[in-house]
Amino acid sequence: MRIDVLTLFPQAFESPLGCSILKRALDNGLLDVVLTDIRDFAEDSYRKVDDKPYGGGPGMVMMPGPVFACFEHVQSLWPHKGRVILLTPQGQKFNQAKACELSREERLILIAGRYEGFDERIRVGLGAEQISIGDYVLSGGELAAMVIIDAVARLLAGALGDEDSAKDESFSEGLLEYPHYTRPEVFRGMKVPEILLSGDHGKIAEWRRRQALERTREWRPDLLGPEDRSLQD
Ligand code: 6GU
Repeated sequence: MRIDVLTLFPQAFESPLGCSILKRALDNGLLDVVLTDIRDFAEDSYRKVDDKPYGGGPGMVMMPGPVFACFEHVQSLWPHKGRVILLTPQGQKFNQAKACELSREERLILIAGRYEGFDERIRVGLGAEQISIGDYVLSGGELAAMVIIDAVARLLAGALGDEDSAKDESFSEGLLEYPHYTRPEVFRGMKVPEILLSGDHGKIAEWRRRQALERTREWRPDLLGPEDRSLQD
């Protein structure tokens, strides 16, 4: 998979891409992330990329010219046209299902905005979809782009050390994850549940399923359908 990111702050991506699963996915060639600085496509000698909003109001708006020029350059670098995504709080909310969907694409082109937002002609002219990572305002789309890259990269086949570890985790079945324990068996008087030491894999699976359901009911009932929200079973 190839992910292009158009941004005014390419340096912001260096440390998240430089460690752990992302670093390994990049080193293995599972994923290629190409950062392009929108400011390199400014049309004047001041490298201006934003301007005051028509109609007045606070803040600055990203100009269409530099973003279009940057986008056209980036798109010409690879034959696959890619799925074009604007990062903005106006977008559809990102979740695990969206991460799975995006992980099946050959190419993503993520456009991170700063200032008050994008000139509307960017969204319309590029035919871009919009994604938000939650209901709060960040000072730019860069952190959102990194969240998406991380969530997508770890779903690429071979990105995780243990191939099963993406299956059981929170959200993949619409539930929070069951509790985990490792050594020691007793820590400061707190014991590992007996069932996990029993070696009975059927019973353990059943216990984990029930734990996942109970925790989801208690902590995130919004994830459950009406039938799972009620307390019998
Ligand atoms: Cl994608 N951008 C900004 N600026 N703020 C956000 C966001 C994106 N998602 C949540 N908040």
